[in-house]
Amino acid sequence: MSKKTAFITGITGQDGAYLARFLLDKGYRVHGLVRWDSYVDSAENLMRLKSLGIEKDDIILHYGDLTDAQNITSLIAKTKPDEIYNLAALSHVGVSFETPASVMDINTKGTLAILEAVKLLEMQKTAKIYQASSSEMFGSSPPPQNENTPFAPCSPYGVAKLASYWLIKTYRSAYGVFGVNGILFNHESPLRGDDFVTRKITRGVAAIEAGMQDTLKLGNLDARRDWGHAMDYVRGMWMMMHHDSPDDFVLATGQSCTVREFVELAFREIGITIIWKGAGIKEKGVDRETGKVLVSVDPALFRPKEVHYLLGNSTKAREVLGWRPQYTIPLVLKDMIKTDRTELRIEKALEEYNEPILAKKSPISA
Ligand code: F7E
Repeated sequence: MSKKTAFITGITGQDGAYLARFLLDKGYRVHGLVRWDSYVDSAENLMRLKSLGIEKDDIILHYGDLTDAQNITSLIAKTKPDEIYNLAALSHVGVSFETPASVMDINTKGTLAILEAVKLLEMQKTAKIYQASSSEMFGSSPPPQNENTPFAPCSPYGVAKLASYWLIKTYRSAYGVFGVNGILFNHESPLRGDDFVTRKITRGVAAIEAGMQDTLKLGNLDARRDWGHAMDYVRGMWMMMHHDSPDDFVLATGQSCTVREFVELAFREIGITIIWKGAGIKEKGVDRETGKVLVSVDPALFRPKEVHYLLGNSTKAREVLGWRPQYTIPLVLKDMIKTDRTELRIEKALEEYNEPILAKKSPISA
């Protein structure tokens, strides 16, 4: 049997890296789209792939940009994928308020470029498309949210993702494209960027333990999210693509907690009990034993509009696809903090090792 071919946009991100690993293990030939910049060949850009044991020769990377429809069309024509996973996006909801136009370009027009390419190349029968839709599309709709919940996005990111969601459904019904929307609730891992709140917290806690940071500054502590593990979610993406007919599925753990509770759980991992004092922007997270302030609120991190409560109901994916998440919030957190503690211990040891060398060097540079 010939190898299946997958084309992943966003291959260097958290989900892209886990999906590439998953597909390589299944024997796929994996192509990935990477935007050119001076980091393309650097260890930094391929860091996530490398951490999962994927070397440059294991996959085929192509320079490109989702906003360049001609480039996308020619790459799809050249690589002839059986499966296209559109994971590339400007994915930070807070930043989307600062850069709404590029969010629409990347997160919406990029999806359109892929759909149009498949249509123009008459690949509807051979190339399936997975679209990374998001629970942010539910926005202010009350929980629990499932495939039938009305959408009410609260950010340019949510609006752009919703437009893509509808493009997939439209091309599915109008042109027979096999396009699926995976409506994924928050999913984290040790590969998560540290601009996202879970990683910021686990890394911050590990840095405080290592004596490399004094406090953790956060925005809205009351936001409630359904946090799962990215590894469970990429498996779900593949399962959607292998269902008989294209459809839309929610992936979620069905459990949620607030940012404040996530902070408490994270500090508990290093043996610290946090108690909360004050309210609003004056609220502080204090070490019960020492009285030291370890968490404070920074209003600069508040968003112009907030999604308060996301809690997914993934019954459809569980019943139709047989998908089950293996990780719940405490297990995701443990996986992340274990990695952060190890990395920061190494970083600290290296710093201490380098200090005498730098000290010796300083008279020369003076
Ligand atoms: O924020 C609050 C923040 O940036 C979670 C993306 O993958 O999931 C993610 O979007 C909550 C929000 O993720 C800080 O206000 C408090 O309420 O980790 P986040 P997100 O916005 O939920 C969805 C499903 C996606 O599709 C997105 O691509 O935490 N929060 N303090 C903070 N958030 C951040 N980033 N930093 C803080 O200091």
